[in-house]
Amino acid sequence: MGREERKLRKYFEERAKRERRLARKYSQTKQFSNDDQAGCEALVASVGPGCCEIEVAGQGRCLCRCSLDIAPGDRVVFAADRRKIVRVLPRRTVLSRPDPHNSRIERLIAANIDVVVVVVSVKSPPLRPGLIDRYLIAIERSGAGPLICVNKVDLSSECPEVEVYRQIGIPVLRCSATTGEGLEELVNALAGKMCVLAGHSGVGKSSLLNALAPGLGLATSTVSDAHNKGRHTTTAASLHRLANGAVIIDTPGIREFGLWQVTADELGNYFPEIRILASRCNFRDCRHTQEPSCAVKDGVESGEIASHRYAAYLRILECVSRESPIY
Ligand SMILES: Nc1nc2c(ncn2[C@@H]2O[C@H](COP(=O)(O)OP(=O)(O)O)[C@@H](O)[C@H]2O)c(=O)[nH]1
Ligand SMILES: [Mg+2]
Ligand SMILES: [Zn+2]
Repeated sequence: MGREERKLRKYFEERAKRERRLARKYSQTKQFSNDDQAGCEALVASVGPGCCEIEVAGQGRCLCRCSLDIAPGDRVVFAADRRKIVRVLPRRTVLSRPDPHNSRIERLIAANIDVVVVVVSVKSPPLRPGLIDRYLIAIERSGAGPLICVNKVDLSSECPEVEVYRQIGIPVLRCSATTGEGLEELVNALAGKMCVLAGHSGVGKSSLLNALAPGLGLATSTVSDAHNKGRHTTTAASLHRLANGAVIIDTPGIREFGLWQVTADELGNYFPEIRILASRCNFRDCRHTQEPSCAVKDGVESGEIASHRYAAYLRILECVSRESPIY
């Protein structure tokens, strides 16, 4: 048997195994009542290849088939008789990014969210302000609000870098999933809202959710010492409910975060501190690079705009001008 043939055979064996597993799961889930045959409304809790888990009000969760592009948090119409999602209801907000392997494909992360909690740690893994800057742009575009959550404060209490974000009006909370410090403030900030936990792998997203919802038992990882990088323990985004009405979507960690369809012209609008000063630039379409009488560059010189944020703006501007998806 040739190598190609062996590969193909393995692929079909694995596919058949997966289908058998899914069929077993379907047969184990309970039957849902669906009085009007047009379908009933449901909330998407997690998404897998060709299927998803949905939550039907008052009836619990079940697995069903889906060929539509959906994300946790989506509201969908589900045909119980066929166990299939037939329609996605209009989204209030959507957080997405380009597929890391093909930047022309949009990957949805979560839908209908009110708050994106950008979880970061200072020491292990180390803080990456560049990743926060990119998340903040994606959040501005999503329609949701941002919240920066500095976790693992038991390891390092100092983090002057995040003060920059507080100064531009972004709420910043400090907490520790291990000691419980700051968790009450975090849970109060999320009450009644649909939220997504985003951020680099290993920063403690799943640990935070476990601490907020005891009994959930989400898998967490250890940060590998060799690279101080988190391992990907959470493999798919999933939705969980807290007692105070908060609905929280845990996401797999990411190492790089590209931006979906941001243009050079609009980029400045996604930096709140640049947006404010830009109205005073000499040119209405000022890109704040070489132009004379640029209020943004003056702002950088006077310290009104943090130099690392301006540097992030310039770096991303160069990439979007070249249409490079990873910044
Ligand atoms: N010291 C300390 N370790 C934490 C804290 N939160 C999480 N961790 C550890 O960090 C590692 C990664 O956590 P995990 O929740 O899997 O991160 P995720 O990839 O962002 O979901 C685990 O070993 C956790 O025990 C914290 O507040 N303090
Ligand atoms: Mg995780
Ligand atoms: Zn300017």
